[in-house]
Amino acid sequence: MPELSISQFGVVYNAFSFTFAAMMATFIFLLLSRSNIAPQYRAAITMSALVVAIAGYHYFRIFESWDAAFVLSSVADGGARYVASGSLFNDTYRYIDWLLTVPLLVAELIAVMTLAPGKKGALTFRLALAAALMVILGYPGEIAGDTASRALWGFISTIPFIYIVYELFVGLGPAIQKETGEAKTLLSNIRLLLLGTWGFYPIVYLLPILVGSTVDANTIVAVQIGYCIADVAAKCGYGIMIYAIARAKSRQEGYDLSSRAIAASG
Ligand SMILES: *C/C=C(C)/C=C/C=C(C)/C=C/C1=C(C)CCCC1(C)C
Repeated sequence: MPELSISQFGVVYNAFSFTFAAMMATFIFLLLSRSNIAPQYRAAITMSALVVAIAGYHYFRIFESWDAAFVLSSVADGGARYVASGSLFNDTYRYIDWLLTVPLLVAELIAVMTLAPGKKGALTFRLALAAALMVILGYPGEIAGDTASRALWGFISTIPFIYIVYELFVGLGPAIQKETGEAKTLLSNIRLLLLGTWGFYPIVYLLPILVGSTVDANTIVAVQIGYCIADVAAKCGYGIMIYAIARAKSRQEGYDLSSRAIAASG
């Protein structure tokens, strides 16, 4: 780990703290709103809630690990810098988190769509497997000490990534065309959100390759912040959009909240 300035250390520290808060808040929102959704779409909300719970836990651990990996030390000019404490910054938390949450994210999308029951299981399986492969193949590159290995594993990991994008845009196209009303619009949009947010991860991953160093302080800071931003959008933003789709479909299929409220109060 390189030396960091007070602000370089602090901006990552605060980004982890913010991301943890966003995951927890989304978790509470999803749990409290689950009963607004028709029973057939509740599994999707449960999966969204699991994603942010798993990510929240891992962010808490990443936050602690970052804090433990550096100590404040005074330097010759009278200022202070954060230097490596000797304990390891554990980046593996992030990849274990992705390994669990990325398959769930594709599964929740399939769960709010209307597909033939036999098709749903097979498609979820293929997409979840590709998502897990993408994460597993990216990991050796993320922890590699040289940019050549990083580039190689990144390239291999992009193959399942392209397959996922292909399935979402080509494979799921006809099913989305068959949806109606608000749900159709939201489903077309969530695919774009997924592409935009998932596409952001490989760009962040590329930064050390572009800079030509895996130990440059600014690049390490940028990678951590980039992944935080991507995770908030791809887990919290996406989870809330899954909720909006499930809500729209519940309404379109006659699951009427207002009459339930009247029945309950009368
Ligand atoms: C909640 C976490 C999510 C949605 C993580 C998504 C991660 C990716 C889409 C990562 C993709 C990668 C590549 C396509 C190539 C380089 C290595 C990765 C793993 C960063």
